[in-house]
Amino acid sequence: MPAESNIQIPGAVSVEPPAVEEPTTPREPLPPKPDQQGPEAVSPTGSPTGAPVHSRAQSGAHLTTAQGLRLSDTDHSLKAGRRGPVLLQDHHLREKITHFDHERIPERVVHARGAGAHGVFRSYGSASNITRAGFLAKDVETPVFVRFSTVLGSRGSADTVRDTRGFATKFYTDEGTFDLVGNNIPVFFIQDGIKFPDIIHAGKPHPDREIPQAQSAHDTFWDFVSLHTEAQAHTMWNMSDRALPRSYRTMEGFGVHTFRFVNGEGATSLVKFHWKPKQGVHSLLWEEAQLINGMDPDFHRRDLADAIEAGAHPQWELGVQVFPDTEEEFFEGIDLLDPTKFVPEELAPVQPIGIMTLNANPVNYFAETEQVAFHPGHLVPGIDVTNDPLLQVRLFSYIDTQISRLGGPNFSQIPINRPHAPVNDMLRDGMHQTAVHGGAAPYHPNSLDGGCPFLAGADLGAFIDVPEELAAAVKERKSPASFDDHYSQARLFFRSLTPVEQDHVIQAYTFELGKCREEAVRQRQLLALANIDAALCAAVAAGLGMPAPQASEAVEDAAPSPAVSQMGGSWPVAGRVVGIIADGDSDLDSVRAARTALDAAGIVPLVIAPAGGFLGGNDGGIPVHRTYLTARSTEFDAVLVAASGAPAADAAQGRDAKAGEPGASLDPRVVLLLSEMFRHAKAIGGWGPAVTCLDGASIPADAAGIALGEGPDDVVAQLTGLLAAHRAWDRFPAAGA
Ligand code: HDE
Repeated sequence: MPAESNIQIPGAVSVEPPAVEEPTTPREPLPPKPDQQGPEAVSPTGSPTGAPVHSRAQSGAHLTTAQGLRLSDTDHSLKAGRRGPVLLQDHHLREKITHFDHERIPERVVHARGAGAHGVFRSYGSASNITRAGFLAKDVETPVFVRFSTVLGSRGSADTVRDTRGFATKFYTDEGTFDLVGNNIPVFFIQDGIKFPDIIHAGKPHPDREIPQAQSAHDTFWDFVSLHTEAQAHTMWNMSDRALPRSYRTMEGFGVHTFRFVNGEGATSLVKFHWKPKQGVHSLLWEEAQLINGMDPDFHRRDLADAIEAGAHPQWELGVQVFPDTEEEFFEGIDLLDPTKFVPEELAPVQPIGIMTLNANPVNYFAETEQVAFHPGHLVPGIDVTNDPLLQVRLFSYIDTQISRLGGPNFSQIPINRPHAPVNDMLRDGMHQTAVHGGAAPYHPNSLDGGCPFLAGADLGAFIDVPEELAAAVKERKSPASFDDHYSQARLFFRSLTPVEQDHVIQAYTFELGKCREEAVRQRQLLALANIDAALCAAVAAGLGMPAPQASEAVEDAAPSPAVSQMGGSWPVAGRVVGIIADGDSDLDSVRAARTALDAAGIVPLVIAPAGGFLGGNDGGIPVHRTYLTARSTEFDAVLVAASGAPAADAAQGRDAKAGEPGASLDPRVVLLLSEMFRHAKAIGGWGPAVTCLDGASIPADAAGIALGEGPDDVVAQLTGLLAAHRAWDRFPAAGA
């Protein structure tokens, strides 16, 4: 068990503590922090260079120009006399400013806001009978880079908006790079890629005022999805807690489309990919998410980086649902080529095939997370695409978008995108070419370069397109009849949720439609809800103060899929954050013991006190991480009370609007914190003065999720148990649909 004084709180800015005085003795650049890792040091054509991973970073102790010329001054431009003008000959000024002017690249059209991490994927080998992919053979370890994202917001938008999340994984395999570019929701808004610009234009801010940012709660979104009703299944997932993940670490991931596995004998199966987080699937509440967007818009980014830095390396098991590759490509009545449909796990269990661990933070956001370029067409032998019309269009879109985003066709040579397999591609020249290709004959066939590069067969690891027989067909702009079912899966999902989760869905529709100005849009969406579930429609209509329409379509009932519910179960707590409210009168030994016990469980213990500094003096005292002024409940998964909550010296409304009226016996910020924790059904524990403090905050000591006890050992044990269930769900008496 670590000594209390050694407990490290994640978020270190630098690898070593900075000095107060400006350092003046030249020294080499500091190394990266221990939790950071850059892209592997391979050449633009995939050869290991043997160079240290960080060899691409700045080098040398002295400031230079981009050409390596040492500089003596970077604080003043070169002027004619002290009062100017600035001279055109100032090559250093011009280089510095010109480069600065070009620091930005176009953000992603969608998924602009994201966070990335490095890791490793280890295969169980359980899929090796159905795919010949080398990285899925038993015990093979493959480096990965993952980027999580929101969809609608701009690069600087907030993390905890109601939205689908991207979950894109780059596997640097020996047979070439495989990208699994999925989402945290298993169905998509549209069936055919030609509708992608429409749904995205509808979801993005209105083109005139460019508002609202990163929201679906506005007229254009609901106008489109209520008219183009194939979007209803995905919209239902978006109105559920799935669209408010607690953390990127607590999200499932889905490949969405059906893919085709091919084994060594050429036999094929249809598969759907799933990522299952070992941390459990957990979400925020809507009020929490809204508060966080203001208090800490980087909440998910910070959470991922902090957890990795703290050694709570998140893990996901990769699994597949496997279906026979039949001519009609259906399973149990579900069209496997329709990306608005998912296959319930009760019908086709998810079979685990490997495990991914994210174990390092990027060294540089721009170089890695911003410049990483995914593409669903980055495939390896053994994994092929299907004719899903959404996937087919994606195969066109991703390279195209990188060309404008990353400034030319050589984006695969950017370090984070370099394959770890040898590249001999006969692609030449272009903007930002960093390879120095040799030879005279970049064409096939040739004799001048000795015939190189040669074509490989399947025996030499080549990708062989599955020879798929196509039925006689008519060229037309039409979808199969099965694509006309727009409501059955929205109903299936809603009816599979627990009453508390259904309440959240009702409230989300009511909120979002309540933000639409146009009555017609609200009416039309209510009509879609009437087709999905009459009780849901009635509850939303009541909230909007509108009549509930009758269903206009007969929709087939499907058996519910309890697997889609997030509630229940017990999950690891590593990487969670617990606040400890303490002050100068607290029993500091108990606070120390609580911190040690929480740290031993992998939990980040943050001390919240009336003022900053140390409790018990600078020498050996307990560091204070948050004050009553800087703390807000949304940062904590649970809180421990080890203080009476007496008002801090700055509990004056003029200083902090949250501080309320003077003369209260409890600091109003403590009351606010506890009452928010309570109404968000988070665990609250405490000992000693906690009883009076909770009483003063009107929190019943016998409510669900309250852990009071004699001292820290017993309370921390209870609290950890409560955290494992994510929330004290019993605090929500479900109103139900
Ligand atoms: Fe994407 N998508 N998408 N998409 N998508 C992009 O590619 C696109 C779709 C997804 O972290 C873009 O490099 C079209 C489905 C993720 O870098 C762009 C269509 C799914 C990411 C693009 C789809 C996704 C993207 C933007 C309909 C879930 C972020 C920049 C045919 C299975 C990857 C870029 C990252 C990114 C186009 C549909 C997931 C514009 C045209 C379905 C996770 O190319």
